[in-house]
Amino acid sequence: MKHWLAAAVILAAPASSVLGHEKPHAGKGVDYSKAEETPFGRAADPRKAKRTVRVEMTDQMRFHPTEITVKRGEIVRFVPVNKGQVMHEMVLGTMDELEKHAELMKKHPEMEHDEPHMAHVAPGKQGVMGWEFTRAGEFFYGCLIPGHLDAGMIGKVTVTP
Ligand SMILES: [Cu+2]
Repeated sequence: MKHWLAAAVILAAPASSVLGHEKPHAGKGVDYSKAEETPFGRAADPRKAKRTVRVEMTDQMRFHPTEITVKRGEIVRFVPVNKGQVMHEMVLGTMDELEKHAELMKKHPEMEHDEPHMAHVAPGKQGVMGWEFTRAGEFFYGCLIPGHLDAGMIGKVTVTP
């Protein structure tokens, strides 16, 4: 089993109530020229992407695909599609950040957050998120609805130099 998946599974805890964030993903009206650089890249205009990656989210707590490889500097237009009956979200980040954020979500399930590196998607809907991978390395996308990350709802982005 791969290290990153093992890390997610070891944390296994009972799934708590599924309280989604009903706020639609922003994205519009974002000034991408002011996008903040993060350890895993920065927000980018999805219209500038040359590549679209459709990511399905299921109530089996899985993303499909589970691994994506991109080149450094590439802008990707992610289209997370919720194939399930409950709320899911796709949040980009480092493993450390996703785990910390997931813990916070367990303590404050009513917490609302909406940033360019995350998309909350209601059942049957899809979202869109543009992201420029400015650094090489291994990054992740997880669903931070309480219990989902622990159940294995995580995927990996490998950014090649
Ligand atoms: Cu989920």
